[in-house]
Amino acid sequence: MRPSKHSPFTPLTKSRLNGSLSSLPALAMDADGIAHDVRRYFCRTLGRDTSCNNTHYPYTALAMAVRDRLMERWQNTQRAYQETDSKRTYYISLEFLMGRALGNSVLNLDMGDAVEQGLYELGLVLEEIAESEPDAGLGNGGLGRLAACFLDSCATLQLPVNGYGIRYEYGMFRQTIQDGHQVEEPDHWLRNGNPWEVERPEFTQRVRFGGYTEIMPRWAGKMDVHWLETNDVLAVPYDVPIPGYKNDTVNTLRLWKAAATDEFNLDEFNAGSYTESVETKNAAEHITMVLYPNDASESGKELRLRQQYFLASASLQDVFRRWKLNHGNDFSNFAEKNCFQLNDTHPSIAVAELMRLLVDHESLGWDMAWEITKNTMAYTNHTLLPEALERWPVRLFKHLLPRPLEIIYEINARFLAEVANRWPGDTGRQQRMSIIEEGSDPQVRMAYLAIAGSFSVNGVAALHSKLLQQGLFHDFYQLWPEKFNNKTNGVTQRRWLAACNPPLRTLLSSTIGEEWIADLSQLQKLTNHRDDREFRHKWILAKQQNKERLAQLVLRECSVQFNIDALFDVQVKRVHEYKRQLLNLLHVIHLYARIKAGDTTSWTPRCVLFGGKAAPGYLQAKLIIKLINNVAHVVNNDPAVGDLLKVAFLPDYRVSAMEVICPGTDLSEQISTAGKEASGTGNMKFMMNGALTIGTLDGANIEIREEVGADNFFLFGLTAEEVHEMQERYNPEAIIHADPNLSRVMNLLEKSHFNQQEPGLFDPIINSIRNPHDPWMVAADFTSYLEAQEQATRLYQDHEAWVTSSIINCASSGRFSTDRTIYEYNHNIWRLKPVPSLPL
Ligand code: N85
Repeated sequence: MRPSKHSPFTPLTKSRLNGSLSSLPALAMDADGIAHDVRRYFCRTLGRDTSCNNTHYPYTALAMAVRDRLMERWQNTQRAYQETDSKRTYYISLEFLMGRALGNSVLNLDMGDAVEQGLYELGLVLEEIAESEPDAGLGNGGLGRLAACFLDSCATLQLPVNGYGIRYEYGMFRQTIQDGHQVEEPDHWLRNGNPWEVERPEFTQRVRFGGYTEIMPRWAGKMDVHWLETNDVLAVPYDVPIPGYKNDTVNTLRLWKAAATDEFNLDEFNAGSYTESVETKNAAEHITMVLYPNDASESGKELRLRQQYFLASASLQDVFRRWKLNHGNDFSNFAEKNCFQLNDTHPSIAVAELMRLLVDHESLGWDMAWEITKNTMAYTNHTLLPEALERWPVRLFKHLLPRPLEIIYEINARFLAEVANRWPGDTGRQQRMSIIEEGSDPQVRMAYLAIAGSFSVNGVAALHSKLLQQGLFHDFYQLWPEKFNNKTNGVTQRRWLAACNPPLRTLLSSTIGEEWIADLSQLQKLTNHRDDREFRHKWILAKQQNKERLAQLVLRECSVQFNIDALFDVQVKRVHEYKRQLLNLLHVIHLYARIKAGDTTSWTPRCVLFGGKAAPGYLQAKLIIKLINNVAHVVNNDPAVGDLLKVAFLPDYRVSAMEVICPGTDLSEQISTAGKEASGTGNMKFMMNGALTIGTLDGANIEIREEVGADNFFLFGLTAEEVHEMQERYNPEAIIHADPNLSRVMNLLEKSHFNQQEPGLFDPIINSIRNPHDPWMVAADFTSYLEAQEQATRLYQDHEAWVTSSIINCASSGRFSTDRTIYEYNHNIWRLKPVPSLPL
């Protein structure tokens, strides 16, 4: 914030507040100390007594007690970073899908036993009061959750990495199911306060929008560009602590909230336009109001571009503020000390913004500024789907961000000169590669801006990175092969095994020790125990307990009774045609048709669970949800089906639901059309918890199959190459005709068996399956999918063999820890040195 005579933020360097902090005694980590603090917060700070009849206040009191313990370590970590003046990385992302913080903090601070014991003294149960915490749902799906797992691993590896994101007032919408349809409700997750954030108004930044630019002479013939008459918005930071696992490191996720420049616009107020001045305030604060709920298509909305620039500009200015404290105006080694990892193109306007700050504000020459920028930025791509590639109309840019647009033009002119130099006369290539796509409505191609402005471009699984190089970004790969690399995704085993699966955690730790929690490759040791009868028995018991818990969730939320002896077959993820929930559903309909035909000898009972949100404007995906619910209704209410088959759609799939789902799953559905799913990360969570995968050769499935071996993975379907090759001569009619099982399924759909009251409702789905231009080729893989499902069924009946495979899946999941992923990002891209926290 600009210092003003009214600013309350005068430095306290002369006070004894700072100095006395280090001499404060460390807070007690034992049960009594925690119980004492919880009671004090509950009674004295929150002002509640025993008449309080909900778990919100006990939850908040515990969260505050845990937060105090985070705070001590947080300050020590930040001081260690400051004192060593270490290189830092900033993970910039429009999405951080954090989920709940309490259980994760308790685990990482190693307070589990003490907290449980302390709560016991107070007559409380951790698992129960933890349910009061709303998920921080500041993301859509895989990309946002990956960012959250990355932060956990960075802190665990003691790397100086900060997250920068947006503090959306409303996170991912809440999904309810009404009459089988998805209904969206606002997620006002901050309504009851958020004990996991610290507001830091003293580091407020100012972000400019609109206005126009003017060239003015500076000196010696040099020109300055001034960006004038802008409409400014303040960015107020809220810091969220990110604890590492048992290492006293606490990193920072800084989330920006938009605020109007003047709380009370006195000029307008005095002029009598009070309400107008409040309207301005409203418009400014709209920027961080809501997360855009599209996970695989750009919205094209002006407000979204505002969000992107707001995040990029506030974050870069914040880094500059800190840089200047230590280095003054000397930016010569800025690139050696700072790295920005861009989570997809969403924050890629940062390339232009960094140039603007260096050239316009710090008066660096273009060449030096560009050298710094392209040695500081690194870009991760998360999708090959063309509809997700961001392009912004030049006219929108001109209106909203005139100065950044000029800079993009200059970047493009110099870039195209480089292309022309490399391929003289190849104008087609220049047009293809231009950051500005020409046409009647010219567009800025954000991915190309990101590639041109970065020293590293990575995909998120081996196949995905290969396809980027050979396909989508081939021209760029030819120009700069050295920029391109792969970083296969992972998930954090702290949340996705240790915290979410207590029965298995206990078994693993008593069998191979606890090291796996910080070094997942240790799980390989389980293979030595896979024939041990007692171990196998406990393995089965753990899975049964987890299935019981999942069955309770399904009963509570869907009123469907899952029998835990059945095969639990699960597909949870965003609903999108390329992920092919429809293919799974065709298999369900096939099983139903078999039952109705009496074809049930040596049957394996199955419980099929679906969950996931559709983007509110994605009608086909919403229709698939409706069809799943209609099929579930028919199947679950047919007495002829009974326990042989159950189907449920779990509403409001989110991080905390997955924490119950993945431990209780037997069979993990990863069935995208090959070449379309960049990586997938749910696949890794299931595997880690001992589920077997049925899947295509897509994304990280390929690497999962390599790790577990072909015998422990149910493979089916066309390869990415075959999909590509077949597209031209795809003939679903012939496929349906040739497969009696598929014909029977189509027949049920076409005679409106699942929509007898609403004939024609599902025609768009039927038509998509029969369409020779169906890009997802659902019919093409049906026969092969059925065979793989039958293999799964047979193996489940040979239960000993299934258990062995389940153990092997868990034992082989070591590679899919984000600790490994982050090690690779750091080794090849960031090159940070670990910095231990200062002792307490
Ligand atoms: N991608 C993903 O989750 N993408 C988004 O959430 C997203 C795209 C997008 C476009 C996933 C415009 C506006 C907002 C948006 C891939 O599909 C997975 O395969 N949000 C992959 O595992 C995951 O990213 C992590 O890499």
